[in-house]
Amino acid sequence: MKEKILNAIKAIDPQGKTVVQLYNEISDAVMKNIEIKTCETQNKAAYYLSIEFLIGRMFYNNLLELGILEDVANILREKGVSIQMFEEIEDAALGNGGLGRLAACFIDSAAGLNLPLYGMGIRYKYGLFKQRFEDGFQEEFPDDWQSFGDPWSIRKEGERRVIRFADMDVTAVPYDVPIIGKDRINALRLYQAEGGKKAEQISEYLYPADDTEEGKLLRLRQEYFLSAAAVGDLIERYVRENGKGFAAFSKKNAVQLNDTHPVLAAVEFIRVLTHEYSVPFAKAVMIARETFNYTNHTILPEALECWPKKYIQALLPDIYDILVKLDSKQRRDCRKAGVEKADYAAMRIVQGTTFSMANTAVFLANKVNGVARIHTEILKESLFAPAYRNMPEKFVNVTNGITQRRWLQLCNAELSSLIDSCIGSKWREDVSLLGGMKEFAQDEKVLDGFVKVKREKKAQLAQYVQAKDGIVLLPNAIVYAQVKRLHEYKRQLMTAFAILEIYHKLKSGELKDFYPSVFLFGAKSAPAYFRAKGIIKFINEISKMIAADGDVNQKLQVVFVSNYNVSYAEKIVTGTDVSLQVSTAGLEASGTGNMKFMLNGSVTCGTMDGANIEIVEHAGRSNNYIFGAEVDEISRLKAEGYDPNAIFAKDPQMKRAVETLIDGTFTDGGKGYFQELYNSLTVGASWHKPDHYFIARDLPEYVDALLRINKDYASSDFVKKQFINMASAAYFSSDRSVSEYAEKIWKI
Ligand code: 26V
Repeated sequence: MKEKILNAIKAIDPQGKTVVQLYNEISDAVMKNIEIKTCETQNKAAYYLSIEFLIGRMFYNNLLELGILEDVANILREKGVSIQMFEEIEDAALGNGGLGRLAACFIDSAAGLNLPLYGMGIRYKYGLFKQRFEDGFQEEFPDDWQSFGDPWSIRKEGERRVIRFADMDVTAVPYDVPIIGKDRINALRLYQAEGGKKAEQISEYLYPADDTEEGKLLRLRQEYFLSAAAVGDLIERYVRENGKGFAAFSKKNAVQLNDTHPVLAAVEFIRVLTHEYSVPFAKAVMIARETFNYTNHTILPEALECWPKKYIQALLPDIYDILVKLDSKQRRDCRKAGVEKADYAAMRIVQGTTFSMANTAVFLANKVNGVARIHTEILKESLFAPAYRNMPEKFVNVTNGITQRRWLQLCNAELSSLIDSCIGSKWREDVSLLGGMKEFAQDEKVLDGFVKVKREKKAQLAQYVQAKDGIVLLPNAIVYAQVKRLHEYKRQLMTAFAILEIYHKLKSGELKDFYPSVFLFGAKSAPAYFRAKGIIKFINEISKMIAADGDVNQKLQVVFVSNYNVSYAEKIVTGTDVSLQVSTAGLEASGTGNMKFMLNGSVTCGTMDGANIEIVEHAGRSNNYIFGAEVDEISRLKAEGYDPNAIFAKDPQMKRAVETLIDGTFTDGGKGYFQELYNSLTVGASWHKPDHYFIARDLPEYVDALLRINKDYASSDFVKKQFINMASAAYFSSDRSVSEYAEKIWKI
């Protein structure tokens, strides 16, 4: 296969061709010579249903996975073409953040582990919007990723299927994308909606605005579209191979529901079995329960989907009937099992005038899992406590992971070679061997090599930032980075205040010997999320003020990179010293950026939240900078009362930083963003108490941690901390996560 591909690429003549043309020709040469598996004939397979797959750039990754990246680079060089020029081809951003990137890491790992796991999602015409800053404000533009062509997918015309809504029929046409592993290539199947303008809308945008009824209905259509297409595929294939007795269905198929978006798949499954194959209702439910599993990715109430009954009734009357029957069955089951009234009320599928998708998922799932140990514990103790009390056997933890192929081998060839030179290259297939690097943590020569790599990656990052954003980074500075979705619970605003405090200390001369520091931010805000947009503007204002201040601008720099995406992340995680993971304890389900930074040798400056806890367990607390209230304390503060204003009053430096929101230091162009942020901290706003995310509680300790890092950075000890983090990261490989899913949940 390799030889065939390389020969086909050798035959390509680059003369007079554009980058896009060449990209398509080379990709086609690969596609023509590989075989993509779309199903199993004998063995059980698992299906990963997700509304997002945040794949990133496929070109280099696919060549790497095929083991021909270097060969292709050499062939092209001989033709006078640099393989780097394909960096112009932009990512397919069919996802928003961690949830979608996790899905991409998981299918990568499964292919690498030779496991039959197939992704199923939506082929959005436009991915997540492209972000630009206009006077520091976020502006959104459509992400027309197909303008570069889409050589990495195959349209499966013959496998189209009709999806029925009350008011229209929509055709789902699958496109198969290869997910390449060493010994197998699995399909990621993305469905495109066709059949007229209204039908096409369904796969037009990822997360269409849902601030109107029309928008909400469109999202519901998307979720059902994916669910019905996927379930249709699975059942049709099963019946073709096994006939219409469904007793063995769950012996051949396991389905993972990635959050609640595809939960209707389990309901649709019951609908098809009962309505189209005359399976009795109770039996259909039983089979669904053996087949479907649900992963929860957040406990934030505003992100837990509840669909108004009337929407489901209007668009999907048969699904409505099944949900009502499930709700009755749940009542009967609970009564029979003697479930407490209050527990039943909390677990109930029908919640007021809505159907709770999370409760439906828990009712129908074989296993329910959280994505880091603490997150699973919180699910068991709070969000799903009643279900856990009554069905403890359903709940399992699978801590997230990341693929070391994209997040180390591909994005950090330099560090990968250094590792090879110490422990050989077997770790590239068996990442557990990476732990062998710990033995080199005292080896001065290796540490020197590590420092050199970090310096080189910082230089590359600086080049990239200059090319993309036109900003020159301070040379030889500590790089602190906070890159992730913009959300109040992630507390980018707290980092902004910490920077302001440091700025004021620098101005007053209180800080001597401050090591030059760059704070990098990257984040997109949901277009309608007013406060998040205010935070972006606020940080951009801080950035501008510091850059213009000759007293400090050689010591401190704040850069908010625009259009943060997977490709940007690949540069940032390698060139950073300090990974900022500062969510309010209990609210970041896991985080996966934290793992990418760790793997590339950054220390974590963060709270005891999500996977940070396990990171610190593996790499040692003393090798990281942990601060802030832990989950117990946050609960106590919530119960006993928390008064941020009292803290502001006692801490003039904090007060000064917070008041820059309203004292005229900065301007938001009279749009009210900053006043709204200020109010959210001091008086509370829209159903939240003041400082709902406990910034005032944690800020002093945060500033302290950042300054401790600044002091430690100049010592050799700091490099050792970074190195040990890298050497301890094997556990956070998605190879480990996927193996756990395969064993504990899918039984494949
Ligand atoms: C979605 C929304 C949408 C409505 C507005 C508020 C809001 C807040 C959060 C979310 C997140 C949805 C789920 C999600 O992306 N969770 C992330 O999943 C990652 C993979 O498991 C995990 O590492 C992150 O901690 C978690 O936030």
